[in-house]
This record gives sequence, C-alpha cells and structure tokens, in this order.
Amino acid sequence: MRVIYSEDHKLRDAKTELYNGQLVTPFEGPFRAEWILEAVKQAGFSDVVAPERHGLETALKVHDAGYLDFLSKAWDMWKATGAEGEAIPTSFPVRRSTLRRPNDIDALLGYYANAAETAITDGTYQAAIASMQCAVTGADWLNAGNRFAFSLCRPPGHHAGIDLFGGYCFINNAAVAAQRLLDLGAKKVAVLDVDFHHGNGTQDITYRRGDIFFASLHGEPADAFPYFWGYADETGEGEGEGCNANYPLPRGTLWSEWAAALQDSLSRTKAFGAEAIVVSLGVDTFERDPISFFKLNSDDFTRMGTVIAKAGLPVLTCMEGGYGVPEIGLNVANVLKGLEA
Ligand code: SP5
Ligand code: ZN
Repeated sequence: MRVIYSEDHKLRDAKTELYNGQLVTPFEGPFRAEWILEAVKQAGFSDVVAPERHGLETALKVHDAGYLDFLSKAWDMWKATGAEGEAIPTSFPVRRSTLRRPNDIDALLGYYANAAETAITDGTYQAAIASMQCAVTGADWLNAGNRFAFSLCRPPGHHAGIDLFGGYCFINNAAVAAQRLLDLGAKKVAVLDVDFHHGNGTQDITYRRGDIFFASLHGEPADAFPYFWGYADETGEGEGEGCNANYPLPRGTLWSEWAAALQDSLSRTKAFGAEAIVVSLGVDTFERDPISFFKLNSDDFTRMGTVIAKAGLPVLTCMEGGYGVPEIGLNVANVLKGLEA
C-alpha cells in the first residue's frame, strides 16, 4: 500500500465553522491528517511519499473553469473588501431567482456554495490543490500496475460539485482521480463513497456520465447533511442512467445493515464493469463520531477493507471525513489492513 501525503494540507487551517448558531473551531482541521498519518505509520504502512506536481488539466474535466478560477481568487477578493473574518457565504440563489454569475465576492461565495458552514481562508486553495495532487498521484500508482494506494487527502472532496464548495470540500479529489484513471486508459471506473455523508459533489459530477459508476452509503437525507441529495431514487440521467446508486440508512445503523448495502454496491460495481474502485473513505460512520449517527466500531473498519478487496479490483482510497476522536487514525489504518489482508 503506497500512502500519498502532502504537508501542504496544513495551509487549510480555518478558524471558524458556522455550527449550532456559533462560529466554532472547525471539525475539519489539520490535526485529522496528523493523527491519521501517525496511526497509518504505526500500523506498518511505511511507504509514504509526497504527491507529484499536477496542474488543473484533470480537475478542469470534472469542475467548471469559472468555479476553479473563483476558488483561486476568493480569499484575495474577500480580503480586499476589508472584511475582518473568514469568507463565509451568506446569500444564495434559490427557487425562482436568477442563476446569473455575480461580480461581488459576497455574492460569488453564495453562488458557488452548497452549505454555509465552510469558510474560505488564506491557503485554502493551495491546500485543496495539494489534496487533489495526492489523489492524482494515487491514480497514477494504480495505473502503473499496483493494486492499492491511499491518498491522505485533506481537505476532503466529496461534497465539492461541478461548481460547488461546502461540507469542508473544495475540489473533488475522488472524482479527479477517477477521471485520471479514465484518461490513462480505463474504460469504466467506480467511485464507492463510504463516508457517513452523501457524496453529493461526486454525484453532481458523475450523474450524467456512463463511464463512472457512483455508489454512496450514507445517513438518510431527510435527517443528515447534505440533506438535499442522496435519495435512493436518484439513479442517474442520460448516459448516466442506472450508474448512480444511493443507499440511505437510518440513525443507529450497525455493521450488519451497513455491510448488506456495501455488498450490494460492490455487486453493482462488478456488473457495471468497473476496472478500478476509487473509495471515498470517511470514517465518520464510527460510533463516536461527533457529527454523525451510524454505529460502526473499529473492527468493522477492518471488515470493510476486506469486503471491498474481495471485489478483486485495484483500489485507490481517498480520505474524506471522520472527526473529533483519536480513533479516526486507527479506523483508517484498519481499512487499509483489511484491504491488504
Ligand atoms: C467531508 C465531510 O464529512 N463533510 C461533512 C460536512 C458536514 N457539515 C455540516 C454538518 C452539520 C451537522 N449538524 C449536526 C447537528 C447539530 N445541531
Ligand atoms: Zn462525512
């Protein structure tokens, strides 16, 4: 298992997250990647490398050019207004309003946001680029004939849509990795999203495409972020019809029910003809995760890796969520151990 990690994740160090009506220290902070790297090394995964430099060529195939341009300039535009705090969206296009792109930075933030908890800060874009490079480098490792890679992406990516940021995500690392595998010759790939939250950004990107099968296991949208995506009847459109599989699961879900959904998603992945699986790995399905409501324990994460490996395909694991508790490191390491078992 090659591990790809960039120190540049530290450039994403927001001071504020809008949570329960207050500006709190973000759940998604640099400590996460530190804890995960430490635990992964502790578990014996010692092949840790920095990502290769990659430009925006692959990202531009899954994201809108105006959106990436906005991300690259948002902090400077925000600072130029004299604002004291971090760049938090406050006004949004809604039902019956226009979707014309505005000029003003406050308006642009709302135009490109799918949630308001996530502030853009100095260094956010640079960290998001490094995170994306970890994913691309992992895809290249698989393309070279290797079975497994772990891209320790931070910030995460699965809530980042074609032209949307939010849910702590800016660039969709897993989607960029999937695109990279296709560009290098794969005909079909799958993205399997096991984060507690629905991978709405990945679904947005893949929904009308027939070359990427997207499956997501997540908390029921009526009760869990991102709330407005992730129902089972969202099955894809056009060339992508039948290539999207959502598995919404209730509060308190245990391994047994969760594993049944995983098994189904893997059968569908095989039937689709995927040549590789990109796993969007969130460990926020853990029983003590501070913002989620599934009940997986640390041993379940080992089982998860083993079940995914049994599909017999190359697996690129990209880091997504998982918060608050020291066990996030152990849980990630357990998935990697399970994969290689
Ligand atoms: C990558 C990832 O896991 N992103 C998750 C982003 C979740 N952000 C909003 C969470 C809202 C949780 N609300 C908890 C109830 C508090 N009243
Ligand atoms: Zn999550």
